[in-house]
Amino acid sequence: MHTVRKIIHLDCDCFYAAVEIREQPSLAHLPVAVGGDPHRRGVIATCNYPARRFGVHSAMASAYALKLCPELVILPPRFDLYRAVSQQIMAIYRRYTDVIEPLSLDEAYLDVTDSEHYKNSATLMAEAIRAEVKDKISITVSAGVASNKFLAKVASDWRKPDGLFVIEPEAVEAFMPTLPVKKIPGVGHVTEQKLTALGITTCEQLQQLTRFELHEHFGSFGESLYNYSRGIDERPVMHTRRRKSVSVEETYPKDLAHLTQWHNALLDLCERLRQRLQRLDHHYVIQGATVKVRYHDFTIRSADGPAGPITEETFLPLLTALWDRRQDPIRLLGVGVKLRDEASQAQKDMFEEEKRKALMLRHHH
Ligand code: DCP
Ligand code: MG
Repeated sequence: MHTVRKIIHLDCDCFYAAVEIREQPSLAHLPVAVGGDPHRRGVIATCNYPARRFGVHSAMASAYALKLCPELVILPPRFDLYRAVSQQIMAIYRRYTDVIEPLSLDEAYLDVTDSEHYKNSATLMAEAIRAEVKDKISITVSAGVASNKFLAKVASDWRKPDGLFVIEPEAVEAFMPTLPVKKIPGVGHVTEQKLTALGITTCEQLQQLTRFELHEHFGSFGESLYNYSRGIDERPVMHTRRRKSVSVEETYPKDLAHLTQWHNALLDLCERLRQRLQRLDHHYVIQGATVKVRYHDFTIRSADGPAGPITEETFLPLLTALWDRRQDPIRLLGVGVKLRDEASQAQKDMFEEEKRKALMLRHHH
């Protein structure tokens, strides 16, 4: 059975502008943008909220932004600085889980389903992360907490800036119909116009369309729209730091003295390992199996064997081999698998998009 996942989407507020304002706090109350030269057909990368109140936004021509807001301070982008700040922020995220997928310099998904922090409360983790980034990096981050990537991303946008929004699994059914279609990530201007032409502005209306109709109008994105309008999204969080192994282990309050007790504990650990592996993306291939024990005197022994299904057939021979070597009580038992990563090309460089933007902007200087 699938466990309900716990996903956090984190998105820094006005990221490039926030970094610049951090470097120069006297700018905070002025309308500030980061972007290309207005005299050379430059465009706005982003701007702070005072500037947004004038209607300035990302991808707008800098010259037009100045027409809307003559006092606008337009700063040239400093990508190396943003990258350095991004790395510091991601390092904070990484302390809560290693299942982390950065989408850009200022955005990441975290899967904290297996994280032990804050008694596994994703909401408390999200608040702690936001507080820590604000405290240590002086950047505000908005967070969304939900059971999948789509809902978590929608949620992080809901209370922007400097906000947190949680969509509990029980709340999804009531929440989805009210969601405007333009809030669906991936629905840009063109798709929104098409939907409006069909008389559709909310997910409640979107839910009325069949898979077939959606496919007819939107091609392969139609399938996503069908699922998203119902709050469904099975996409796993893709680690960028690829794993070489996955394991689960448990320290027992009372030592396990006999092979039958070892065996019983093994069954439980296999189930937990199976659930973990289900949440990995599909680019991983299992290469080998491992069992580890820690005896009452704290010495550790492990045994490795060939890959197999995540059941006792694979792990029991290894456990029995350890028992045959030393028949003593153990305080800890662990099971794991070695992984081979087949992602290679499929894995996109997280900086690819930023590099493209950087080139576009420099082109205008
Ligand atoms: N960016 C860009 N060009 C765009 C959109 C974004 O160069 N068309 C850059 C600047 C942003 C950063 O990427 O600071 C992150 O993009 P976001 O869409 O998350 O926008 P912001 O973080 O700036 O604002 P928000 O508070 O809405 O997240
Ligand atoms: Mg952002």
